[in-house]
Amino acid sequence: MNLAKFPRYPLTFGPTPIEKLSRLSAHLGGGVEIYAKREDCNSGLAYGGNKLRKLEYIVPDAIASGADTLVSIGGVQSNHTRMVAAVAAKIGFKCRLVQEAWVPHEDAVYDRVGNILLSRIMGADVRLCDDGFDIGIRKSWEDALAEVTASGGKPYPIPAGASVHKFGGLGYVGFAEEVRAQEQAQGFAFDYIVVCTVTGSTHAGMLVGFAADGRARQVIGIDASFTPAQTKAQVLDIARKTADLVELGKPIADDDAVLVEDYAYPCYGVPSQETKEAIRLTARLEGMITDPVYEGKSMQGLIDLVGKGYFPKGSKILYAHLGGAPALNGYAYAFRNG
Ligand code: 5PA
Repeated sequence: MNLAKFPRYPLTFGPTPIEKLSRLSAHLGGGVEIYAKREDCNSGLAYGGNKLRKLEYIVPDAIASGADTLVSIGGVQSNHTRMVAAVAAKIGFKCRLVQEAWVPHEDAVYDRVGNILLSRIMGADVRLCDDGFDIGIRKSWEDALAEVTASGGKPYPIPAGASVHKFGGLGYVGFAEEVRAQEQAQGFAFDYIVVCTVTGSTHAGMLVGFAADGRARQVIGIDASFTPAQTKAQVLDIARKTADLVELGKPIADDDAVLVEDYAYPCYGVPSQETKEAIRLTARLEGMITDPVYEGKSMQGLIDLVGKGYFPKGSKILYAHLGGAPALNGYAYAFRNG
């Protein structure tokens, strides 16, 4: 496998810490050991998160293209678009963002606080759009690219979650290599890696990276899209293209993408009662903040799967904490009583 041949523009502090969640592990009966890899604390750029690992491999291509404007898309409370706004500021580009109506929300200030507020402060040209949730290529985004060109700019396209970009899967191949080095240093390996999956390149990159040592199926994706068939197909497509890029040297089978579909209800971006309970539990036992759209759902999945005995006794589980806490500001009503 050869990841080092791809140029990487550093946007993160370096390897992210792995923290043992002792109180959560004990609370769940002590049968498994849960650790968190703190991707949410990976950078000083606008609170960080998983998109920066992906963008580290995309920025060199953006700079080489001669573009002057990063153009991307997400929901109103997209973490990804916040990260694109931060990276644009950092590398001296303009930023045009399409924020679609992916989530039926309750809070009156949903489009004023959290991620979208930060993107505006960082100078991005933020435009709201009424179209609903879809992880595919969007007309609104293609229109934004054309508008930037029409007004004399040179756009650089970054699709939703940076996922179907040709280099979108590389960052999380690097995550697997980083985990392997940390495992060697700490003297034990993880049996499972739990990750929240929506647009797919985080999971896909991990799958390729861990396929190198036969652990692709130990990566347990927890769907938060509520369109799992499309998400799973996108994970496999990105994984296969990424495997070719890094010369993995073995095929990716359909069954290598493990996606648990049970926790995305009632729909993308809306937390269930159980998701909210998982967010509170993790906050109260560990002081670790997860969000209602992504990490709260993967944490709910982890907690429920531990309870159901999905992981054999003694398993060491690595929960990839991918960020996303700023969106909580758009969910103040759901947590008005704690
Ligand atoms: C996101 C994505 P993937 O999209 O790579 O599958 O990652 C899922 C994910 N956790 C998990 C957090 C905190 C995330 O932000 N967010 C998207 C966004 O627009 O923010 C791409 C959907």
